[in-house]
Amino acid sequence: MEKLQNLTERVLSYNLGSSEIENLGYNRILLQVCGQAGHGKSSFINSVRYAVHGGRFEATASEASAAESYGGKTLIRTSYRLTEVITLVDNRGFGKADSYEKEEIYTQLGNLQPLDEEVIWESCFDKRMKAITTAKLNSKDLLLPIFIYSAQCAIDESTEEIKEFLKNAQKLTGFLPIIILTKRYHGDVTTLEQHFRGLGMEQIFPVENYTSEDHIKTPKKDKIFLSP
Ligand SMILES: Nc1nc2c(ncn2[C@@H]2O[C@H](COP(=O)(O)OP(=O)(O)OP(=O)(O)O)[C@@H](O)[C@H]2O)c(=O)[nH]1
Ligand SMILES: [Mg+2]
Repeated sequence: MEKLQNLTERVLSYNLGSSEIENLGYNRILLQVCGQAGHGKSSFINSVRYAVHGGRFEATASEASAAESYGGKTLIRTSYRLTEVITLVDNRGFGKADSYEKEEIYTQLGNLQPLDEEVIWESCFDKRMKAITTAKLNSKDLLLPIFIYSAQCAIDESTEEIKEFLKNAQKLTGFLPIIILTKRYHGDVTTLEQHFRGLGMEQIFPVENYTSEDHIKTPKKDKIFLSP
């Protein structure tokens, strides 16, 4: 396995200048962190930043308390610059996913929603169209979808919804979503991995996020966050 220091350096020095991505006209990679409310999106972002930059653990991307997990804690679509080239985007989590909400999910994913502003599920069509057309489509961003799913939740009635989301995410960005299974020691990761493989996903990473309660840094854990 690659040494931790090498991995860190590789992430930090990742440069578009020498890659074909820049030739395609991109100047930034947006890691689009998506998923249902309370599954650990913000915690995943905090973990990646902690693994890459070290220092004191800070839950900068705000974690939902267990009680508010399903209410949706992150309301603003916030961006976190990881390196010169890579930015993590904490998208608003979805809950009931009715058709209005679905549109918002995809406008976030397609980067048609402004960054660092509150994501409002607009119910009026005109207002939605206005928001979309005034948000400048930043075509210089390469979008990479990351789907967060908690191992604590069995795949149940939301299966179809997730399947549809993953397919659309691929269509919208051109990339197969990377699956992150959070709370890996709190559920049946093996069954979930099989499930996501069955949906055609190739990169699936079970993780135990660093959280405010548990953030003892270990090389093994760091490596997991640097690998995807
Ligand atoms: N044990 C454990 N707890 C986790 C893990 N990931 C997240 N949590 C906890 O789960 C709760 C929800 O995590 P968040 O990161 O806030 O989830 P989110 O997807 O950003 O939630 P919204 O912003 O509401 O959509 C918090 O209390 C976290 O501390 C994990 O891998 N292991
Ligand atoms: Mg959040």
